Amino acid sequence: VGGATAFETQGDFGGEQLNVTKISERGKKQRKNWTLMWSVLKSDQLLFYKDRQQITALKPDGRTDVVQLWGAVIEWITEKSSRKNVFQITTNTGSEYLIQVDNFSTANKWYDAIKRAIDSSTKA
Ligand code: I3P
Repeated sequence: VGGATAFETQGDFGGEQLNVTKISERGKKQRKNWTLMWSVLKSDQLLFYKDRQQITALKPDGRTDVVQLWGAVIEWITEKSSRKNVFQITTNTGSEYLIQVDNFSTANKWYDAIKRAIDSSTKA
């Protein structure tokens, strides 16, 4: 992860902002609403924070979205958005998130890191 705010410690990865929209919750379609979220990848969770300060807080607040990666599926998609560099995470409970960054190498780095986390947490 590039940039002054990025970090990669103890297996956590992130500290960058990604555009995120949840398009389905437990199989129920949601209104698309792209939001710039501070994003942190843990070994088996992807966390989205509205406020940067919350990243270092001991407990996530109610505005933090936690994506469980065990059994999730990640794929690049082109048909669900007019934006470039969009990938989708589908959780094992049927929630669907679209994630997007204009810079391809940043998007690709997140895709690869999330894919690795999914693969290792699903195997474990
Ligand atoms: C949506 C908004 C989204 C757009 C979406 C629109 O309109 O413009 O940015 O998604 O397209 O419906 P609104 O703000 O009125 O809800 P993309 O940026 O991903 O294209 P969609 O309906 O084709 O998904």
